[in-house]
Amino acid sequence: MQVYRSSNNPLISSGDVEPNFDGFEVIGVFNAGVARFKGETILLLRIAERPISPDADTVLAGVYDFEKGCIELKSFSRQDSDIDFSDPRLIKTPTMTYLTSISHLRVARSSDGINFTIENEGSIWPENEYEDFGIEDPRITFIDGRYYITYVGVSRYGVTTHLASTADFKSYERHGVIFYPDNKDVVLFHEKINGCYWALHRPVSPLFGRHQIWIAESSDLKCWGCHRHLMSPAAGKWDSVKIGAGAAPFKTDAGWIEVYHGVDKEGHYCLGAVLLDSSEPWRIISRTDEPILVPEADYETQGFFGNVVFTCGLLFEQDKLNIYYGAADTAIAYAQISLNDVLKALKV
Ligand code: MAN
Repeated sequence: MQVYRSSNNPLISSGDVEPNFDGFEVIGVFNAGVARFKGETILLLRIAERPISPDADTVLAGVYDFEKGCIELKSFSRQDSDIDFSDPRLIKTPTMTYLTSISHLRVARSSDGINFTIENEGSIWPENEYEDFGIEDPRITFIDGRYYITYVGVSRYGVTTHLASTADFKSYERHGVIFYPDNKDVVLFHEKINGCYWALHRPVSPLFGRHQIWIAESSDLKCWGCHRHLMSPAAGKWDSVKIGAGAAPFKTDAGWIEVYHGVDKEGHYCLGAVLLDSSEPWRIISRTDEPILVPEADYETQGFFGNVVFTCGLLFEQDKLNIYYGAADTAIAYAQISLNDVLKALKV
């Protein structure tokens, strides 16, 4: 597998964005949705910021209070043995899990796909009770002349997936929660198949602790049904612990290709691919035995959460996969892989 990583990597990092709130620091600019718009590349960046702790013993969480129009800070002591701080992303108390950072989405534009200008216009902010711990990981699909964005809302109710749409990346229409808790990693297919819209989604079974990819159908992109299990983690392989859809699937002569993430026993997040039948997308033709992108570069192995490559978007153009991906939950990077290489890995 020939992977070309941009020599400009990381393209955008946490130091490139100012925090929005006093007393906060930006810890990550990552997991961006991507689209082509008027000849430019648009990234919809996830910006994560966290309240700066007053001392090493204190961990703070920011939670939106929409009635007061501000962020409320919750304070936790590392000495409290009832609280689990082992995952740097989470604060797990006996009654509630909080996030150590709070995210919103922001637009960046580029004419060459490598050098981006980050804008304030067109940002998407948490705005309702399902989003009060932040919004994350947008995926963009161009359907019938409009850009549809699925993104994750985190709140005291759990992890939900929301739908928004735009024609210009300046103003957005929100269509509400489309997958209830806990469900994320939702990607939409860009055209109807057999008269229906299709989505991949990732519900979590708390009882069995399973993270699997499912596929669903819809007539209006808002109400989803006819759910079917699509794929599970593969025992003993690079994606043995968790899997979730990555970029929106793209169509090739061989079928739909979905680039998804998988987590192994060591907690490494890698990317692989699965090939789905073009007219019966619930049928898997093949799946890569090995990952197509592995965290190897310094900016992928080290950061806020190291050993992570995680994509929310790619552009498939001229038989090349132009993958924009989050590196170590800290920065955005770019890699290019040829379709031929991916098809070889899929044994097609
Ligand atoms: C989860 C999500 C992602 C994140 C990865 C790695 O799957 O929260 O946003 O990038 O974990 O931390």
